[in-house]
Amino acid sequence: MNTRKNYANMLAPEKAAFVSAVLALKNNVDSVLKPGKMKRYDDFVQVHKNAMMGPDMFMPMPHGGPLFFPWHRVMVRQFELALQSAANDPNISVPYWDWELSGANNPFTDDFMGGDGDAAQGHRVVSGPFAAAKKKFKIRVWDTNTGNAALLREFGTDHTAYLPTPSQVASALTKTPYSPGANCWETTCEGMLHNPVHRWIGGNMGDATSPNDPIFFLHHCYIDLLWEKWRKQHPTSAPYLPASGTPGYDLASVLVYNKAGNPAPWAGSWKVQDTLDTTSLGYVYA
Ligand SMILES: [Cu+2]
Repeated sequence: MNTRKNYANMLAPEKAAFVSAVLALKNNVDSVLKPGKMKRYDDFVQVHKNAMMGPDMFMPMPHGGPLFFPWHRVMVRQFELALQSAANDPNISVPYWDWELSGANNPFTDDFMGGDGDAAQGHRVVSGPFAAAKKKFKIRVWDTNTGNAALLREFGTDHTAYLPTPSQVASALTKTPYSPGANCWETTCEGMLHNPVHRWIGGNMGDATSPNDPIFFLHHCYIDLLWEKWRKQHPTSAPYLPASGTPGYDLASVLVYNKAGNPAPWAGSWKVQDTLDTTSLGYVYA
């Protein structure tokens, strides 16, 4: 069982092990989806792109609806397992970032995620392990056919974007039911907490290919934890809806990660109902 924790509580060796596992997945492990053309890390970028756009787009869509939490839960767990095998270390786990930037809560440091992009260099990230100059983190999948090989960030240049405050998070957690409707938990969390963070970081994080930025996984790990918190806070609300009667979207539906006829990004398949308990997927939150 893996225990996921707040990035701020990671020890220096744990941070270093996480970064080196990400770099191993990015450089040392071949792709399953496009072997020889990209690396295993890039498969996760490609899957997320295919969930939103492009010639390999699949249905149903795991954004803008109830599948958002279960679909990303399996994706982040598969990324965690891929890191473990790339690093040959079963104790690697994905930490979460709670959208705080102060002190130890700031993940954008030279020893971890690296900093903001440099506007004078086309918003390339110029510090930390993923900076282009280090030549260890090449971007290979874009929303368009080609793009910048450097990781890009533009903190806060989208003035409609924001990092949610603890009180915004607490307010979202009061929303019921799980789904549907403009004021339900799923719509509120995805639209008011999750989306603005993607846009606030900007650069690659603003695209369908957002997993290009490793912060994607820390962001989605926190979203995943918030689903857990919401479930525990509302023991009499269904943890997921619709329960039945909506093929593709209800509890009995199989989560989709590839278009029919295209290779699957990983072995195994999960119904929505298989994702409601994190321990059955092999992890818990500290
Ligand atoms: Cu997503």
